[in-house]
This record gives sequence, C-alpha cells and structure tokens, in this order.
Amino acid sequence: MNVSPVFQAIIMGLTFPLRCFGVKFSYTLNYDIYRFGKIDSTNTRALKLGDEGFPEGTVVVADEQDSGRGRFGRKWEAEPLSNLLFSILLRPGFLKRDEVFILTFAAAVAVAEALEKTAGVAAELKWPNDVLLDSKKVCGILLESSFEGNSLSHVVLGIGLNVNQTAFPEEIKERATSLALVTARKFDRDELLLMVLGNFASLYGTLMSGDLYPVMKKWRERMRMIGRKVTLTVADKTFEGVIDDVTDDGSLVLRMPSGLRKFTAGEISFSYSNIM
Ligand code: BT5
Repeated sequence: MNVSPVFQAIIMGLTFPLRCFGVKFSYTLNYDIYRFGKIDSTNTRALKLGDEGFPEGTVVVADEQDSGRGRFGRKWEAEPLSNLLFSILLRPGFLKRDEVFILTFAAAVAVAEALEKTAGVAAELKWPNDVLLDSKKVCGILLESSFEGNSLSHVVLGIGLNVNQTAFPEEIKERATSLALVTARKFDRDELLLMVLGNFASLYGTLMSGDLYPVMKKWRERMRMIGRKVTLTVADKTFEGVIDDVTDDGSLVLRMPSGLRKFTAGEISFSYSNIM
C-alpha cells in the first residue's frame, strides 16, 4: 500500500527487559509510526498493513477519521485535530486465542497510567474496553483480529482518547468527557501518544514473558465496579445484576436472582444511585 503522500514516519525503539531462566535480555518493540491527516479509520488501515506483512509495532495515527468505529460497527466521534486516534499492529503469536482479550486490558492500563502521570487524574476502567474519568468515557479501545485459517495472523488495537475536545455531540455528551474537560488544561497529543506507547510496550513485554497476571492485576486495581448494580446489554437482551467479578479469562460475572452468570461480551450501564 502506498502511504507516502500523507505520512511522516518516526521510528522509535522502546526497549524493555525480559527475564528468562535468570538471564536478563531485552525485547525491543520497534514502533514505526505512520501519521495521517484524514483517514477512514486507523483500524482499517492498520489491518490492511497487517495483511501486507507490516511488522508488529506498526502504528497508524490520524488527526481525523471519516469512519472511526467502535464495537459492533458503532461510530466513534472525534473532533479533528483534538484527540488521539491510533491503532497498533501486533503479532501476538505467544497468546492463545482465548487470551487475546488481555491486549485490550493492557491498552486500557497503558492509557490510564499515561493519564494519571500526565494530568494527575484518577482513571477508572470499565469492562470490557473503556477508560473513564469522573465516571464518563474518555477512551474506547477496539481490538480486531485477523486469522489465517484457524491461526491468529495479526491483531489491531485501536485507541480513541479524548484529549482536547471540549464539546461532544448531543447523543454522547452526557457520557463522554476529555482530559481537557476534566482538568481545564490542554495537552500535547504527541507526548501523550508516546507515553501510552511506552507504557504499552512494557506491559506487552510482561505478557510476552508468558505471565498474564500482572496486567490483569493492574487492570483490576482500576476496575472499581465490583459490587455495583448494573444493567448488562448483550445484543438485544438485558440482564440486571450486581458485578461479582471479572475472571482471569476476561469474563464478567454477574450476580443475578437466578445465580451467578458469566458473560464474555456486552455493554454495562449503571446508575450511581445504585452503588451497593
Ligand atoms: C469503543 O467502542 O469504545 C471503541 C472505540 C475505538 C475508537 C478508536 S479511534 C482509533 C481506532 N480507529 C477506529 O476506527 N476505531 C479505533 P464501543 O465500546 O462500541 O463504544 C462506542 C460508543 O461510544 C458509541 O456508540 C458512542 O455511544 C460512544 N462514543 C462515540 N464516540 C465517543 C467519544 N469520542 N467519547 C466517548 N464516547 C464515545
């Protein structure tokens, strides 16, 4: 694919240590960053680059998306030039198919840590793919996988982070926020991007070493919704219950009148008057 008219590539290597059989060595996740002005969707582009054999660590960043999307084909709304819209191409051959969800959790932790460090805010994580500030969504993560036959070829982690946007469309304004709205300050998007990428590289290194637990732990520490009464929407069905747990395989466990029930996908909504 010819991307040359619209990108500048910054090549950056982030090195982090891995420990194996007591020997310390370094795995380098080389990020190649392709920056676009306007694009359809950074996820669409990164998936294509993945199909074309681009290496793990390829990052597509855009100032604006025509067709930014969320899960289930939902729209991701972002004012041009104000936010972070990017996708990371990964080839996580070390993960089993049912472990790939952990990459969404790692991305959420990477974003939360960057927000906390840059702005001193307390980020909360919402199952399965959101980062919240002041109980509103500041970031959404979209993980898309590409398979060759039965085996995982590549994965794209798309991250939409509301940075400097201060007004949102009517249909999301009650639920969306940005770093600028919460702090009354503006932020350098590139600095934030590099920080999220750096944090993610280090979490990815931990996952590569075969241990998912540290990432799961960091994610859980920021998921403060255990015990909260929620409504879970799965396709066109809704379930009322209390969040009992998020298990190590990334599933949500709801305590319902009929007993405990595990869900692998869905959308949580809650009322703050219902904290139990
Ligand atoms: C997500 O989906 O939250 C994943 C969003 C991922 C967006 C990034 S941007 C870079 C990359 N390229 C893409 O094309 N996508 C990724 P989901 O959980 O389905 O949430 C989508 C819902 O969030 C929408 O239906 C709206 O209700 C709400 N929403 C849309 N734009 C928002 C925004 N800027 N801030 C907060 N909420 C938003």
